[in-house]
Amino acid sequence: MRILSFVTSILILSSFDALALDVKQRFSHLDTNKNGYLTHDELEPQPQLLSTFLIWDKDQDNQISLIEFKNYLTNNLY
Ligand SMILES: [Ca+2]
Ligand SMILES: [Ca+2]
Repeated sequence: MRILSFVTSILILSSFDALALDVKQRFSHLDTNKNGYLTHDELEPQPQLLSTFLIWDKDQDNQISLIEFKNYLTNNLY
């Protein structure tokens, strides 16, 4: 039984890694000027995020940071 729970935790860990990698890849793909933030212009390919921009821009700096983008993906896709 210990082996089973060990395998289960490995599976959970690796799926977290895959999620983190996926978020980073999507983020850097959208962040065309590579400044670490997504602006309205850069979010044109993501109309769903653009239309809810104010909800996800938690610190209201008019840009979506990696953490804010991750929150968005976590709430919408997973
Ligand atoms: Ca940017
Ligand atoms: Ca922000």
